[in-house]
Amino acid sequence: MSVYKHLMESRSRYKAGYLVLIDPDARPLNETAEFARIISKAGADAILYGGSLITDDGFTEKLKAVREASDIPVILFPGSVGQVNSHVDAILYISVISGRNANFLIGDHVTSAIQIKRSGVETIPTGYMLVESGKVTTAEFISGTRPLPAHKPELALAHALAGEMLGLKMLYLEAGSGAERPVPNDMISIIKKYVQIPLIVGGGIRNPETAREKVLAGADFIVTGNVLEDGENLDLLEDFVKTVHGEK
Ligand code: 1GP
Repeated sequence: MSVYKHLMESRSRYKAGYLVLIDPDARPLNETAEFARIISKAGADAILYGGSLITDDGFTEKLKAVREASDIPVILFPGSVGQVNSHVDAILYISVISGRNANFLIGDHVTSAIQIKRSGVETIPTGYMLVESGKVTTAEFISGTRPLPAHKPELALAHALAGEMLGLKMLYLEAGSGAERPVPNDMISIIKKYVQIPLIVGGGIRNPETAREKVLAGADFIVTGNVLEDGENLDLLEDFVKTVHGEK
């Protein structure tokens, strides 16, 4: 089964799907693998792997270990073209449609297209929409793009509709890793109302209650990253799974 199909099945089985982002820099190799095992056992639907800025040279080694340790799909979430890698089940093939940086819209895709085609890895075309969240995030800085204003849901809707009309298969509404404020509920709701493709929501979600709010607003998938990087918060993992999956 394709990873996209697996995600769509999770989406129809539960209230929303739950994805955990592993930051390749956050832990040493053996702990990264153990973290992946825990995420997989807890019932998350997939692991995202990648980041806006990578400083550790064990990127691929850790990726292989993550894949080996987990029973769920591992999806590359590339912060840059240098992270494109064949040791994954799929690539979140993101185009930063909230921005006007040609490299992040199409340029890097061209650079890596032949390599990806040769590897045979599944691509999931995803419109990535950065939303202003209180402070400059790494994603904003590295992408060199202006995020969408948080108080302009209709502007976000226009971008989401354009992404859907272009044939993208998913949208990722992103406040940015470690965001002070997650994506506002009214923005999620208006997009959900008019756009049919699934909506991933992430950035700054630090507790199951906030995740629940985003699901109620219309998120099809919730992503958490930072909150579980702190070992003391690992207890929250099962709560996140239960809350996001909910009762259908
Ligand atoms: C970042 O949306 C993800 O791309 C996760 O964000 O680390 O803030 O949970 P956090």
